[in-house]
Amino acid sequence: MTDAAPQTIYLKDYRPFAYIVDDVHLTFKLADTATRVISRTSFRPNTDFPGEFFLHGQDIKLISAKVDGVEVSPKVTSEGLTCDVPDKPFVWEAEVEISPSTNTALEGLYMSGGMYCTQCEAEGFRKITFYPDRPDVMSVFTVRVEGDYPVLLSNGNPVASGNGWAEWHDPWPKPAYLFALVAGNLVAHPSSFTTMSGKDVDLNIYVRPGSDEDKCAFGMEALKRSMKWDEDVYGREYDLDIFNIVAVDDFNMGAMENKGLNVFNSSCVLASPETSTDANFERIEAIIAHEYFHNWTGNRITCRDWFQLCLKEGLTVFRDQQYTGDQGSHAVKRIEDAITLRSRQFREDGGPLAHPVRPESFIEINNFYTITVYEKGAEIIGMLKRLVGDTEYYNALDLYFKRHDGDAATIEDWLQVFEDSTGRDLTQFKRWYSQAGTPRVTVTDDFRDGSYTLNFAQETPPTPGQDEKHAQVIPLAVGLLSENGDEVVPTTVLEMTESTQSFTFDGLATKPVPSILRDFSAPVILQRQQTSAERAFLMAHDTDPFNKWDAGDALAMDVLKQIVTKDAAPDAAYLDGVAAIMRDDSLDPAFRSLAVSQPSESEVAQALHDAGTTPDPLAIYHASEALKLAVAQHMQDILPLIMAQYTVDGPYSPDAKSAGKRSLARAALGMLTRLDGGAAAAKTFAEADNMTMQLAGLAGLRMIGKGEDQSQAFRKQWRDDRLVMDKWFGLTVSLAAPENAAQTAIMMTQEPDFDMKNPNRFRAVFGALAGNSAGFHDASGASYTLLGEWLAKLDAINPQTTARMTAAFETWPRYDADRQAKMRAALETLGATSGLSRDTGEMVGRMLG
Ligand code: 0A1
Ligand code: ZN
Repeated sequence: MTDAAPQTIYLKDYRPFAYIVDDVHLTFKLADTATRVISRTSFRPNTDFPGEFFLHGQDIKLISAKVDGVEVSPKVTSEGLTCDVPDKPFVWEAEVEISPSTNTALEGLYMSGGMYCTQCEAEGFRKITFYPDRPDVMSVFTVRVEGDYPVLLSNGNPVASGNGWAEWHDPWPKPAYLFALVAGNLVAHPSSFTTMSGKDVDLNIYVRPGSDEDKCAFGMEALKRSMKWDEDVYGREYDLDIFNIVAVDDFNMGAMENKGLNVFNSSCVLASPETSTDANFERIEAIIAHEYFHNWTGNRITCRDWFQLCLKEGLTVFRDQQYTGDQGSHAVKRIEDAITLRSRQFREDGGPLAHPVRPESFIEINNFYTITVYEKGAEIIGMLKRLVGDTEYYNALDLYFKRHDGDAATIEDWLQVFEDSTGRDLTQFKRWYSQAGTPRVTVTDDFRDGSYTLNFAQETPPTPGQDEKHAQVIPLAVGLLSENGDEVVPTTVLEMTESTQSFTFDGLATKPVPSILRDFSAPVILQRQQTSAERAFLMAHDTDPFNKWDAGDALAMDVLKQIVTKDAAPDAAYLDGVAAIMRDDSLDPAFRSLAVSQPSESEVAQALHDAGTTPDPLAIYHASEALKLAVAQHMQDILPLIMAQYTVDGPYSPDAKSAGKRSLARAALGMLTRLDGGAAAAKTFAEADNMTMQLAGLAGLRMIGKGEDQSQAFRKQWRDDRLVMDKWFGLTVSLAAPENAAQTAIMMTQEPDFDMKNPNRFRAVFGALAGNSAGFHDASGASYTLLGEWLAKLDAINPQTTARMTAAFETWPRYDADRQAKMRAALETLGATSGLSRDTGEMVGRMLG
């Protein structure tokens, strides 16, 4: 926190640092409130870019500083220091003092559950010592850790250790944001991996002793699968003798890719059948892969500045999505990713927080670790791959690794590699990085004399600071089906580059049914007048699994809108369509469970808003409940059968096939619970031998307003397991009836094990409140006020998590005048909090406009 007026940083102002760092030696003398950090850094002037010697530094006490062994008195401000230095290579030495145990912001060096750990991305290293804390300054680190702990870790390879000390050396030059240190009473779950060139690598997952040791096996196997996959698919080998992962309870994000020493939020690495759901297992595997893949896309090639964040994040998310698809089903993974993008990224892109995948300015970079940078960033890579083809894509990646290994690179570098490798001009494609907002693609068609024409028009609505939009390159994967469902034209990628553009298919006997945007080939909103009969036809016959699912999703959305706006009865075409899919044993169970799920209430609100209707969250909630009941009634005969058929016998396994079966059984259970008063859910809860089914039983009961006893039993059973207790907190709030949501959240904050300093616990309660759409938007405004008040309290403790959670208010422009006023009032009160952090201040300012 700083009193100075927050400064906006601009991409256009980028300038290299005036000095080059050759190496840095750090010694840590660990102590809870008074850790000493001694640094010795070799600098030399960057003759191409001369300038001031400025080192970042925040919340640290300078004890002494020397230049070439001579004591100096630098000028220290709240942001760093400047000092007179010679015009030749020199050695900078400094000793500083920091207080890890009072560091509740969880940036820099802090304590969690008695252990020391670090989080330096994006700008946390400046809270550890004075240093050029910018990603384009890369250096070789040698670290000595002194402290009375059995485990003392840092990046790179271990060099030497003794009683109470250890030394580490990382031979790969890296920016400070990849620095890490961990110390504590930890135990290792060890293993090893032999790389493709035959090098043996020691692997460890470190946890606190107690109940976590038996939750490491899955993560370890996932790590090995990731290492092998990156060799097989991208030809990337690991490059140190050791790879360590540490599980930490207090962590702002999911995990962090520090070189050779990944630090994980314990919720993203620890897993066991009894305590973790299928969704947890899938997420853990994806995050382990993601962090591991960063070793090449992020660490060996890093970002020149933080505006280039999508360079590492978009590509690494794309790679982890490919990996997850390879472990199970590509179709199911694509649908899941599209759901995430359409429900959350489209919301961001359509509201006051919209920003380009590569932003051009920021006040606090931590506010730009967004779904747009990550997920839309990954979609851009996917479009590039679709446009150039698989072979050209992997050739370009080979060139990228060859040309930029060891660099701090830019989006321009990345696109240049593709231009050089494929000969394509990517000037227009580059707009995906600079233009915010989701393009709307409108389609009409025309059939004459055997020729079928698709006419497309694209338009992107204005976003904050960007009124004018230009046509983007949109890959539209299209297939054509005959009336009887045969595919007459297989998937073809049409490359749209103009504002309006037509594509013609000749030689067709009859008018085909088009299947457009197959595999969700671009992150756009497709707008098309379609009858429910046509949607039902595609739902039954489309050979592209994404579009088969999407036709049902669009039909469900139409039905929900009709119920909300016209109080209409659910369309039979939809009910018959989902029942047919539910009954179709030839389809993948995981796909079937996705096909019978409905758009979220938040998505319905967005769709109504887009269509010019002010959404009423309570009406949407009731419509959604009504449709779920109608679907359940429509297929009540098969629900018990499906539950029986897809109950997985034998010991629990989290593999995609078993998880898929359970997801279908859970979908059937959810429906049955609406009909049988909770009998099947109570039985499932009582008999479950794994968390997936235990939680499904409990959620079913809570959803129909029952299950108080089971909830208490669950709580008692799991009171010592913090990760399971997070689930209990979250479930209780997310399934509270709309009118009780705020009160339920208040009750949760009064529980003895509610700890607002722990981001997982805070998010469990208040993330669930924001996600309980009708409850959050209850007309009283109680949830808005409550969340605003708690965010104001949290801001003094942890600005980063606070700022992220303010995004719950980003949808305010969608709603009626009364809700708008109440949401804005909550934001204004939060914004007026004295001493508000720069993080939260920026978010509130952007939302209020
Ligand atoms: N780079 C990490 C995520 C991460 C980002 C920021 C953090 O603190 C501000 C922490 C972690 C990843 O993509 O996994
Ligand atoms: Zn990442």
